[in-house]
Amino acid sequence: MTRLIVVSNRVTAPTGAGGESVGGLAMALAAALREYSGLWFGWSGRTTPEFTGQLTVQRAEGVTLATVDLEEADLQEYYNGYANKTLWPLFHYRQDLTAYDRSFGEGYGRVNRRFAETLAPLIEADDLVWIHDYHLIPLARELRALGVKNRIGFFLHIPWPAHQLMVTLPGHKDLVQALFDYDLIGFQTQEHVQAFEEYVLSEAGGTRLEDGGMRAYGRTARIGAFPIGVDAEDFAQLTRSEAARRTFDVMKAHTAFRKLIVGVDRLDYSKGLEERFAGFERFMADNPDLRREVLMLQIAPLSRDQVEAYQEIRARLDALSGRINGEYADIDWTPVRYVNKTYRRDQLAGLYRAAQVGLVTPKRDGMNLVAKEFVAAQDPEDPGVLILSRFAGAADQLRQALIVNPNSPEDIAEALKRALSMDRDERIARWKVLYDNIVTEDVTAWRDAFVAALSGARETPTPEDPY
Ligand code: GDG
Repeated sequence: MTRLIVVSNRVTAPTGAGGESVGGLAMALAAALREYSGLWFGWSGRTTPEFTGQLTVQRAEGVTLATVDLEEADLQEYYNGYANKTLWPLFHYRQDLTAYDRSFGEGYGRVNRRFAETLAPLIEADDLVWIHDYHLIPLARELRALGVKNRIGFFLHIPWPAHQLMVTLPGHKDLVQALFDYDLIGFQTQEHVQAFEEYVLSEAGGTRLEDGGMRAYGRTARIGAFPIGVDAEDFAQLTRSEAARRTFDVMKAHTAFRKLIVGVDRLDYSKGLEERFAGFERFMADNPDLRREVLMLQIAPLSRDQVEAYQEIRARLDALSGRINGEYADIDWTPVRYVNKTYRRDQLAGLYRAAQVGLVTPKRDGMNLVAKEFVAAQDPEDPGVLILSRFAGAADQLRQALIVNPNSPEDIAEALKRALSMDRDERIARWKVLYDNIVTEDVTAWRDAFVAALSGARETPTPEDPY
């Protein structure tokens, strides 16, 4: 059987329902690898004074995990630097937050080389190699330089930005050229595919091939949209767990049966949390009669907190939630509950189920798995309503959600009003379509589609395409 090697920046041991690992990538990969006798390679999350290249190998739930430590400078220049101060903000349309520093680029190149040198000896002839996300764009090029001829696929979990934005990145040509060392390049949505193709056609003099591939820089790669999903049925089952039921009961008791609006996001400026709070504030200002009947719970575990932009958004949200509560709270009611804690997955399932509204309003998001988890956790007889940003990749599929412009507090306030007053028949009708969609296009379908495309990407090497 072909073995699947998955590579991502971080490797986190798959945990069951009680897991607290935060981040869509970790959740999706754990589910995808379980069925393969797969190998998952990446950073251990630890740093050492100097890079040693020492591998740590362990087995967890049928998956082999191989990790390597990085050194402190790697963490600052590659992870906090190029990945999270340069590529992440730029690809999320935050040119104002995008920092360019020569050391970032050097660190990025160095870590990709180090990953390649440590990984290459583990790769066997028939392995399929699947590399994930913006941290590792040049990894295939580094592996090729070491003689790796296997099929290698790349999946970008975040948006691919519009051409005009991409060209503002110093070194953009080199980055895109590196992508052509993959056999398959996958994006979350057609919009991202189109933005990438437009870049290749106009900046790289590339050409489109009939089979959906592209040729540029003397190489051919297949390109496609592979919208990531959740393990929908499994998540729906989680709502029946002991922990989910307990959380559900606690929530019902503590909200005194008020209507609950819930948001769950890593604390990240791309998630539109400020505008979301402002939207809720607008709703309360516009609807004095409904105000005391609702409560908003925002769970926002801290993330990338060594990066200044994340410290700043945190401070602004602390102030904003405090201000809204100061203005509207009463002795027996606080409108906003804002929590930076991480919860277990089964607890999250209970929370989603207890909510009448799921509020998912990122300013830009590759996909957004919370939107799908919220749908999965609903009671089919009495489902809550999903409010979803048009700029989340998930909006392409989840069209029966109430779609909003996340930059407009007014839009969010109106959608809240509509969601909170929506009759049961309409809620059920919308939810059914959403649920069918997330079950059909679940995480297994995503993995299978990508792996099938990667397997078929290159039947026979040619002299022009030797690997
Ligand atoms: C990237 C892309 C894309 C959150 N808080 C807790 C917790 N979470 C889990 C959620 C969900 C995951 O983290 C977040 O996934 P998202 O998709 O919403 O966002 P990113 O982390 O930005 O993920 C994104 C994704 O990759 C996959 O391709 O969808 O667009 O940005 O699963 O439930 N989990 C637990 N406790 C928490 O407090 N256990």
